[in-house]
Amino acid sequence: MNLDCIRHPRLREWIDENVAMCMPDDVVVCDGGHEEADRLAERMLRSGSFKRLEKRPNSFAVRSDPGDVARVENNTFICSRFREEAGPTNNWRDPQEMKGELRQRFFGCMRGRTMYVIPFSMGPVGGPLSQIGVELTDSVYVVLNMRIMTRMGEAVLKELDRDKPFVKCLHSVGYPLTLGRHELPWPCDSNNKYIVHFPEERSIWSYGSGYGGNALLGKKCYALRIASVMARDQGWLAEHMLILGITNPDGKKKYIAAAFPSACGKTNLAMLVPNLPGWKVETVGDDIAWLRWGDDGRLYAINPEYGFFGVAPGTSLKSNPNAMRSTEKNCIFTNVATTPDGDVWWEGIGGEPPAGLVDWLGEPYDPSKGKPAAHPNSRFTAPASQCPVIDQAWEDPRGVPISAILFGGRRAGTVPLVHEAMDWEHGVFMGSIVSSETTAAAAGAVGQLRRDPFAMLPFCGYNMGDYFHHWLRMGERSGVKHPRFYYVNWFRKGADGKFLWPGFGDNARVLKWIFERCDGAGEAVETPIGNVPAPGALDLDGLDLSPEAMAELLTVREDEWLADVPGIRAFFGSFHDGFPEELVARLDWLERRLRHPAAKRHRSAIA
Ligand code: SAT
Ligand code: MN
Repeated sequence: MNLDCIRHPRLREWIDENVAMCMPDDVVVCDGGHEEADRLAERMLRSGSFKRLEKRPNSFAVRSDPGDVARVENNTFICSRFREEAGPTNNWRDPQEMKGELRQRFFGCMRGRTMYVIPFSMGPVGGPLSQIGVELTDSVYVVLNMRIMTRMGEAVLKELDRDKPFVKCLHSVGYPLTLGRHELPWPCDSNNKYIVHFPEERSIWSYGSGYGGNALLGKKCYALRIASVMARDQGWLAEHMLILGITNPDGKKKYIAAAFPSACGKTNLAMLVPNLPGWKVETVGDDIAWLRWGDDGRLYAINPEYGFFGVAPGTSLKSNPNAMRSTEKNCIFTNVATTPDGDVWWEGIGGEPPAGLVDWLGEPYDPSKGKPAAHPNSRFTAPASQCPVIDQAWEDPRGVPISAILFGGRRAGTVPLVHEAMDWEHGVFMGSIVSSETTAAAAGAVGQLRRDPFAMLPFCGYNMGDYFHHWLRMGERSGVKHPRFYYVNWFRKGADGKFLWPGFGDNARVLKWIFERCDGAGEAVETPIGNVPAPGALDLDGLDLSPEAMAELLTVREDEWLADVPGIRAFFGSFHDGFPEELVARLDWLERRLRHPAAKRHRSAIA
């Protein structure tokens, strides 16, 4: 479609300005239909970017530039008016200064290319919790991925005709096809990446990268960084959380939301096949949740996305059969290895690497080099509707009612398998002290422990001190029914350096205890950090786990936790004066309990 189909005056104006700046040869408005997608995929095949996967209908493999393989946190900026508003955990730049710098980058950056206009909805089109965005991009890869990850095209244009507000998302790979330059399989400007957010004007400018969250602007940039600011202003929550439904053998169902850092198993938990007879888990979302109090006082969540952008390595029919089945057709695979018969392969998919494997760099795979065949952050983009256990309510525009909120991360020590918060405020404190070992989802060292509160460290679009405030205030609404809060750790290791807990389908055992706790049943014992399952309260039927390993998994060692306290205190102290006092008081409370674990404890002791 051409620009005549755009009737929203401010949208048309914004497109015109960007056409003048970026100077594309052509502008195309995406309708989101099949024919358009087929045409674009055909173009990618002809240019050699895409490789058709004979084994998976309508699916393609693509290799990125080796310098463009993950999110780039160092090049991610929150350009609020004042530094203070971005807070100590974000890179801040003055908005005017940054715009000046960006204009130079964007000037003529789309020469020789087509600018695609992608109208998209985060959440079901027209839903009360949904929001609209428009991405302008010169990347066909982005168009095809956005078509899987968001609801995009004509239906959203109709919404825009009603003069709805929209988030402005400008993206360029930063590789104009000027004289003498030829097209590359993965154009980018890998030495000059900018992922920039202007929260006050609700806009995003992304330059130089074509990969994942850097370029699919509906995801981290909009649905988390910009949406977290909208949520603060409007009284809701935009969170880095999966949403799942869990049904017990009596047919009773509850919904759970869970925040884990990138590449810590959100997709696996969201699609889990319980190792407990009669229990069932269904998927609402695997990465992002938007939450609001409903009229009945319960907390309702929608998944604003339409697909999964999941980590490929480690995904197998054993570890996550539902993810594997979601990727049988209509998918895009980025930076995986490919087999000679037209399929994909990655480490942990099961079995030995087949003969003739081509690695993610396009080279014949040579195991003697000791390098993986698939990049550790290789991904599948799959339509959520293809998930065999997609929840019947996953597209309910009102969302699903949340009974429990989980936090977690990768911690080799200290943190037990599961512990429960006493109340909302304690839950917010738990979220604020989450720490995790870093993964390949972001550029940089892997395996380093860092504080990652609410798994939102790279995704909070404003001062995290204010973010904690916002969470505390949300819980103070009158007449609301608080969900319960839990902190889980599937990754605790024994003295031999091996994981103690089998994880995957056995995580259902922990979900079962949480389910029972939400019903007022399920035995617990109090520890200085919160409640852990009482001996015998976790259903371990059929699990081959030594009593020693189980005991270790639930052990809370005061000295280990006390060793964490100074780091938490320093982290809290890095915020400005407005840091919520309640959380500092909670830390004092925790420290006191850890120092005097046997002392009689009263809730009032923190008052
Ligand atoms: O930000 S991405 O969507 O590329 C991946 C992630 O961090 O989960
Ligand atoms: Mn994520």
